Formats: sequence, structure tokens, C-alpha cells
Amino acid sequence: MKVLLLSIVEGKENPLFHQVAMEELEDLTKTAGYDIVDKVIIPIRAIDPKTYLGRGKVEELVHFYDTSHLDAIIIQQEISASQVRAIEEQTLCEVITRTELILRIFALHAQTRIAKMQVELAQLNYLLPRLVGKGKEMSRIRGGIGMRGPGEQKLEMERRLVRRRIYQISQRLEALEKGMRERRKRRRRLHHSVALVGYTNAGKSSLFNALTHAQVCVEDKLFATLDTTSRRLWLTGERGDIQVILTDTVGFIQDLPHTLVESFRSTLLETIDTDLIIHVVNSVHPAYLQQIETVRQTLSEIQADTVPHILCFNKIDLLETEQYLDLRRRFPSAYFLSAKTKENLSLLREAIYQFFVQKESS
Ligand SMILES: Nc1nc2c(ncn2[C@@H]2O[C@H](COP(=O)(O)OP(=O)(O)OP(=O)(O)O)[C@@H](O)[C@H]2O)c(=O)[nH]1
Ligand SMILES: [Mg+2]
Repeated sequence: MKVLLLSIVEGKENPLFHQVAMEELEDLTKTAGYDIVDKVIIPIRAIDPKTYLGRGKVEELVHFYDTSHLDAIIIQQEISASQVRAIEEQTLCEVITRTELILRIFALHAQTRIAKMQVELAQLNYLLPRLVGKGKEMSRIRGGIGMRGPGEQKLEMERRLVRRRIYQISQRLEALEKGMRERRKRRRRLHHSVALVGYTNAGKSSLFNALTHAQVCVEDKLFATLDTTSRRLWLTGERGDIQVILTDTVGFIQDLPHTLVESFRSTLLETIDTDLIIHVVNSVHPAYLQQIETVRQTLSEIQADTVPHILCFNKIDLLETEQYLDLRRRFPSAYFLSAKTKENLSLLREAIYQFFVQKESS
């Protein structure tokens, strides 16, 4: 699928921020398996209510890229359904927003029944308000005043179907969640638990494998992990052996679509209802500070910000010495390691061990 990536900078917004966001959009697009024809950042003075970027700018795109030969235009900004349609009509090609793209990736990567249900719920919740937008347009073609045209009736039916399906899935998820909550309570009583949390692609699954000798899928893709995995981890120390349950979790991303956070609540809670969080950071990412902030914000959104955590910078094998020393100065209490070379892995094990020794004695 041939796609064009588009980001729109409004007024005085910082173009540098858009550059980083564009790179992430590129990674998401590649993860979805699409071919990128080009990337454009278009500055506009103000948002055009009809097409978001303005009719003239859309026209320029049509001429420059011969858009009818593209399969899709992927837009960074969360534009409205009617704006999507207005651009589609003018460019004669499909328009996909970033949220929609993330939903598609989640759909591709979901493996278990519960993950698939959660993705479907997120997709339907995304679709429902957009069917309303379509309704306004369709109501224009209805017959006389007070009469319902065929378009609107069909839409009404679609909406009803979507609502019914949302209800069905929510009910099933709720039943599953109840079981999960009980299992979790039991687990929390019996075992110490640790969760690996962090921005997508930070190396959580790699670290999980390195610590537990498991073989969880590791890929240079965003959202490689959607289903969580837990393993026992034995830690040895002067106070005897300690066993903990270590869990690999789904990654976070900037502006994680709200419908996804809502739908994945049970998975997120499952992983985050834990004694200790290891916050894994990709230390070579140019926007690592922003990523740390995003993870913290998302944790607080799901009320997990009170769980004790250890900040852990991964991929140090890729850092220049100067960068490494600088990071250590900035984050004196953090851990620095490489899941790949296993450098300093034992220091993290020791930190987890000490955490539980102290917890037991307090
Ligand atoms: N050089 C280097 N690469 C690493 C290290 N840890 C992970 N990687 C690479 O980073 C990429 C992402 O690793 P994953 O372990 O899948 O990352 P994740 O955080 O589980 O990602 P999601 O599940 O997609 O959120 C892979 O290509 C890994 O090989 C490391 O310490 N050093
Ligand atoms: Mg992973």
C-alpha cells in the first residue's frame, strides 16, 4: 500500500516537535506494513473547519503527488470525520488518521481472545461518533421535512448494530475481567510481582527475556507486544532466595488514543496492579525525555502512579561514552543496562531483590 504522510503545523507551534512526531508516524506506518511515498509537514495559519488544512493546500497536494494514484494519506492530527471525507473527495484517496493507524496495528498484533475483543471494542468506540458525522451529510439527501430518507434509515440501523455489539463485547469483557481481578488478588497475596512498563520499542520484551530466559517475541516494530506474559524469576541474595512474578506489558505511546486506553483497561490493570514497576527507557531515542513523561502521564491516567518504580535506561550498548556519563549525571538513582549485551543486568536483579527484602522487613 502506497501512502503519503502528512502533518499540519498550525500557527506558532514548534516545528521541531512535529519532526519527532513525524518520525514516530513513520515507524507506525512501517509497522503497519505500508510503503511511504513521501512525508510532508504543511504549515497553516489557522485551521479550516471544512478541510482542516484548507482547500488550496489540498489542491497543491493533489497536483504535486497525483493523489488519486496513492492508496492513502495518513494524517498525524486527529481531524474530524467530515474533514476526513472532504479531503478524500478532493484527493480521491483514502485518508487515515494516526488514531486509526494505531487501531489497525493493534488489530494486526492482537493474539489472544481478550486482546482481540479489546481491539474490536476500541474500533467500534472510535467508529460510533463518526457515524454521526456521516448522518449530518446523509440527512441532506432525505426527502421532505420530517421524513427520513433511505440514507438516514440505513445509518440509524448501522448505529444500532454498532451499539449492540459494543454492549455485547463490554458484557463479555466484564465477565472475563471479574475472573482476572480475582486471580490477580490471589496472585498478589501469594507472590511478589514486578511489571516491565515503558514506551513502545524501549526493549521491555528483550529485558523480560534476558531476565527470565523466556522467548517472548522481540521486534523492531511498535506495539510488538499486546498480550502480556508472566514468568517466575528467582533472585538470590544474602537473605535467601526470593521468587517474584515478572510481567511483560503492552507499550505506551504519545497521545495514546483514549478509546484504546479505555478498552485496554483490563490488560493495563492486570499488568500494573503490581508491587513494583520497572520503567524501561530507550536511552538512545532522541525524544527519550518526552517518552518518560508520556509513560508517567499514562500511568497516572490509569491510577498506577502510586506504585513504587525503578527507572531503568536500556540499550546503553548503543550510547557514546559522553552521552552515557551525561545520563548518569542527570539520573543518579536510575539503572543503566543493556538487554542485548546483558551489561549491568545483575545490578537490576540486585535492586529488585533489595526492594522486596526491605518490603518484607517493614
Ligand atoms: N542494541 C540494543 N537493542 C535492543 C536492546 N534491547 C532491545 N533492543 C532492540 O529494540 C527493539 C525493540 O525491542 P522489544 O524488546 O521488542 O521492545 P518492547 O519495549 O517490548 O516493544 P513493544 O512490545 O513493541 O512495546 C528490538 O529490535 C530489540 O532487538 C538493547 O539493550 N540494545
Ligand atoms: Mg514488547
